[in-house]
Amino acid sequence: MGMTIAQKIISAHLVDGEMKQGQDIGLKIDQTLTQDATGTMAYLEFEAMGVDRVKTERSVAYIDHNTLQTGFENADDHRFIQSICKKHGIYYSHPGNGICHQIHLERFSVPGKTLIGSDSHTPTCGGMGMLAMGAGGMDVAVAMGGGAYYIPTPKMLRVNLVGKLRPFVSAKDVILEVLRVLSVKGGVGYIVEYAGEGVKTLSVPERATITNMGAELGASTSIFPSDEVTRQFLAAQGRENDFTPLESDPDAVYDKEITVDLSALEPIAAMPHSPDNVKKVTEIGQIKVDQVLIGSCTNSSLLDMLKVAEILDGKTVNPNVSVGIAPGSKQVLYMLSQCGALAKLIASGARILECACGPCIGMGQAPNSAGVSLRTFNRNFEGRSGTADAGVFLVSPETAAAAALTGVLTNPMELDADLTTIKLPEKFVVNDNSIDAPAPADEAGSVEILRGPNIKPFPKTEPLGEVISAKAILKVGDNITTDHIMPAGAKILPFRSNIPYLANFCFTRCDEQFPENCKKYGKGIIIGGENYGQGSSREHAALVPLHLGIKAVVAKSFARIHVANLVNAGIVPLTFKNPADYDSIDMFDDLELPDIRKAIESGSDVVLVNKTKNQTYTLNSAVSERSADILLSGGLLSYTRENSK
Ligand code: MIC
Ligand code: SF4
Repeated sequence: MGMTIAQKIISAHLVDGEMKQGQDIGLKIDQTLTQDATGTMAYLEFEAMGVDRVKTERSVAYIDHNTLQTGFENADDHRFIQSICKKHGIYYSHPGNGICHQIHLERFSVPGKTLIGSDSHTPTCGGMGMLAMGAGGMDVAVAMGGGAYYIPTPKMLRVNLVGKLRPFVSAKDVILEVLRVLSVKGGVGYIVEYAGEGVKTLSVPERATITNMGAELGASTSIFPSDEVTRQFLAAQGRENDFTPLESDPDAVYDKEITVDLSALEPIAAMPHSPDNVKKVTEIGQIKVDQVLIGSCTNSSLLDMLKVAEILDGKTVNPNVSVGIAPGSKQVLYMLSQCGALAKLIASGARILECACGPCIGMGQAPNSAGVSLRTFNRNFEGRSGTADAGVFLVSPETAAAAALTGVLTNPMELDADLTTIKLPEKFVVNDNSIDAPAPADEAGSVEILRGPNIKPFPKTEPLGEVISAKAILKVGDNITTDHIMPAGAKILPFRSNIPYLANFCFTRCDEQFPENCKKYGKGIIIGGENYGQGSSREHAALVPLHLGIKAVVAKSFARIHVANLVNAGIVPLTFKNPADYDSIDMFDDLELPDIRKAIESGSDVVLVNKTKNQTYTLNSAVSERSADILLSGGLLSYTRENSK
């Protein structure tokens, strides 16, 4: 039987297990990336494993999230990561060099290779034909140490692209359309592969916009073929030698297929507060816009910025709109300045922001109260912008630029600019002087690790006990995001290396008393709905609850990366056999999992006793054999230590 692109890469990297539905597979990882907000923990974990040099072909640490530096914390963390990189064989990308995914696509992505990153948008490099997946920091640490990365054998979903996009309709509209069809849960368990005639009409950065936001589908990753367009992009980056062609076999089998007609698409927007709350711009109508932000790892490529510059050329942004533009990398910013496009952006009155995540993760640019913000980003979860009652819409760069001029949501197809001449350059300007190579192995011993006072040790875990008895300390609904569990933003993000401090903010968007209640009772069980833990890869959404004494999460279903993070932290994830049992549990009910260790050990059903209601429910342990062993050891670090003896 023929294979899909992903199956080909998987079989070339398979080191454990068999590609069979319901089984976990272990993959050899060629490349890793980290960003600073998850990186400090990942490197502390890597240090704890006691490996001298990374065993990957390429590992890169980027500084792009915590660049605001309102206190010493961020700069200290940057120095810590820089010194770790030097010592352990990791490339270090300085703050200001840009967003991890954009730079990795430009400078390091290689078709056919595997990449995991401690950031959920790592699938961006799927636009280059890489098998690129978001993971928790501990999994990245293990991969840097040469260990396999485990995922459940994915199902395959094929998106057939037919036709060609019309001017002012772009890659962002394609992925928003896919989100409309599939929803934020539609990709769970799947790798999404793009195929069909339409593929060759899309450039690598456009493909990367689409695979980037595949994260919002809940998919394990998304991938495009590697073809002539890929070769040209690599050649333009001076990396033609990295090219390998890659396509699926004609008789490859997919579990699901959908078709998107590119020619029929119109500009689309995701309305507050979910990336799948999608409508055509013309259907939403001309709502008044207060803020327009263009950038983030979804839409900050040179191509995106050139289109925006063309639309704003010779015009002035609407006086009632605050317009901010953050190019994705130093290469993009430099080339914009060289060709005069930056001057057009500046002349229009837009605010030029640093090449970094910035407002996408709530680091500045919070909208006015009850404001409407149009963003080219990938997430519009409530409160993520920093303003609790703001309404964030996700749109393409073309739609964002149109509203920047008119002050209202506008169909960019009505504009008079000509975008047909905008193309990627034949040669990008390559200057990697903001990326430090690590010290040679024979000098690494003398490199000193620079640790600031912001870096606190991570929480201790214990082997799983025979019984868990605790209160239902929190009950939440469906689609709880990691932004609910462990918010980010300018006030909190600088403390990503300080779990005890972060604990004060855990779940406060759902229940202000949550940290206090955890301290009062010392332990707890969380009750969740469908798709619990969607969104970010941040392992803090597991490590902080662990610090607060959370022993288990019982939900209707879990998001892939988060469930792995819970297991890695030694918190037991369980699902209801009968989802209706969710309704019978109230907050502060006394719960007991009487034989939890035995059930996890044997893979049998788990019994949950609700002592307050005098009821018993049946739960699935929902973990593979390997995950069960990790839970029994009390988390991935203890498991790795035990198994490397
Ligand atoms: C995000 O977009 O939410 C982040 C910040 O990039 C996260 C990582 C983090 O929480 O540090 C992600 O997507 O994984
Ligand atoms: Fe950064 Fe936003 Fe991309 Fe996350 S989604 S990596 S915060 S730009």
